[in-house]
Amino acid sequence: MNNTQIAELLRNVAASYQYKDPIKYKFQIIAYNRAADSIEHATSELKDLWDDGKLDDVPSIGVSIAKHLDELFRTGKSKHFEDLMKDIPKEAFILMALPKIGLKTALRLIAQGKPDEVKRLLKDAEKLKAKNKRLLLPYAENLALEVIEWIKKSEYVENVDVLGSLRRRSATVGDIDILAAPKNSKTQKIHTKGGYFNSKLIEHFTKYPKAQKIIEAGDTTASLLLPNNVQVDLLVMDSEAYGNALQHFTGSKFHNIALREHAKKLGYSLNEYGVKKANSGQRIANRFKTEEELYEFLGLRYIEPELREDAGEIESSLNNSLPNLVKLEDIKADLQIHSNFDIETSHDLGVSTMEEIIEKASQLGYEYIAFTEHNPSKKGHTNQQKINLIKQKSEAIEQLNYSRESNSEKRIPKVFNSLEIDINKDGSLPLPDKAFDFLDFTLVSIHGVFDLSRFDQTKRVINALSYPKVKIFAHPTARKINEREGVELDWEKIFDFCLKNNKWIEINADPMRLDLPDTLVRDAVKLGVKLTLGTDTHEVSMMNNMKYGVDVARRGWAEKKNIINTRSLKEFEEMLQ
Ligand code: DGT
Ligand code: CA
Ligand code: CA
Ligand code: ZN
Repeated sequence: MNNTQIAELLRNVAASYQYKDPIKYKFQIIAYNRAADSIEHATSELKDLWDDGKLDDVPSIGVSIAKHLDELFRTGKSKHFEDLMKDIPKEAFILMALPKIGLKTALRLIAQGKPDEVKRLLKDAEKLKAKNKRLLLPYAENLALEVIEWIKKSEYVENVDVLGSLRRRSATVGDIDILAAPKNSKTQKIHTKGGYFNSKLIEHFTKYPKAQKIIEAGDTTASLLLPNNVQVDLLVMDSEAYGNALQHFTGSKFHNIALREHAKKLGYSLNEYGVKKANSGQRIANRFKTEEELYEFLGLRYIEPELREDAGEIESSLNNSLPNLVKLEDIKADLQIHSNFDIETSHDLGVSTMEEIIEKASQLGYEYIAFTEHNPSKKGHTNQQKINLIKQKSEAIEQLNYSRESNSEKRIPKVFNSLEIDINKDGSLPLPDKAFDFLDFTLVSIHGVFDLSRFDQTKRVINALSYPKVKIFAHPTARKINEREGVELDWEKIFDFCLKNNKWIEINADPMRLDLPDTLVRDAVKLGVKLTLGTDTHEVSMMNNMKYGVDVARRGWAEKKNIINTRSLKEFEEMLQ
């Protein structure tokens, strides 16, 4: 079984628990789904890790799941999984691939639907599953880093870089592209009719231990197939024209077209090997070791890879108005974190303690953080109970901040009491006014009713943002990459409202969200709408995802000034007034 199949199996197990009793098996459901996510994004085959006794290395596989997986690898099946799923027809699990169909609905369709209709749905589901999904950025990044580590082991390599969408830090990556310069190219370069033959380096690359297949291996290029059908392309280029190749294969395609247009105006033509005077019959091209030199030769300020999407970057480079992009080091806070402090929330609680999170925030050098658990669930709580729960949390946070003030040696971040509040269908919030008194500020998000009309959805959001204590519209499109499209919103109206009422929009750094998406970030930045970064952490290590949020911000041309949580604690506190 490969990782994709195992992940699917674990998701089916979670669905079976959900079907049996969502309350009783709450923790199993979360654990199995988390393990599935984690396995799907592991860079090694689980079976190989199991062979090496390293199943523990995969985050989110607990003792109990590990035990069942062990049985699965040893005997080809797990009794526990089989018992759990034995009364459920296989087709039901297949139908779950369709949007909005859970196990319950799938079983009802099978029991009550017309056979023809079920057959058609099954076909659709299979098709959807077969559709090649693009890789999430961190997964592609980790795979690439491992390949690069391998390439660097060769004594024939001088330099290696990633190329393509990965270097541009796109939210998703189709395939991985890598550039390498050979060391002592004179000694290992063999001239052939076609060009150079960098056999030693290409040969080393093709021996990558995790490769499942060599798709192609030639004089200067090779492609491998990695687990999960991921392709990695290597290009070998002499150091003399390394900058040309780096620029060309970083793309994007559209940036390159625009760059060639610009070069043409100057009378040059360019490709991956160099820049030439056009129509001059010039034989020797201008070759550049670095991209900086290449852009400079074309009369341009250096353009960061994140900006290379043909979105006005060449013009900005020419008139010296490129943004000074925000950096990870500029971030002084994480503004969406779910701790395990139990306020009987409407959605999943975090698994890490407040103390663990504060410790991590301190390691990351943050000055402040916000605990943003979901609101207490609507069902089963009176208003007074909700108020009591929020009050309890605020007292716990007061304690933490108190011990921070009395501990002057260590730099401990200040904690804000916040919440991520569900927006009701009508735009009201499921929290009594009095509860807001205990909160410093709050986030609001769409967690259901995704299919309202643009008009109604916009009205709903603006209504929610109108509450005085609400500052941040979190994961605003509510998209889930490869799973769910974003909701319909009138962004002009939302941005305008935020500007006029000093509300902020989140860039959610969870790699499966990356929401607000980069193109909308660009619009927000143009208008001067302020943004916040939050990791939506549910487990302390997720706080490391901040860099992916910064990637999105950079792709949206955001500078430090556009991001609220680049402000110092003092400035932030003033902004909350
Ligand atoms: P991806 O892989 O779909 O996430 O996107 P990219 O941008 O990595 O595209 P890829 O892998 O097809 O090609 C890498 C870069 O090579 C691309 O950004 C621009 C550059 N490039 C050079 N020549 C061509 C060409 O003929 N077609 C395309 N599509 N790209 C080219
Ligand atoms: Ca690519
Ligand atoms: Ca490629
Ligand atoms: Zn949320």
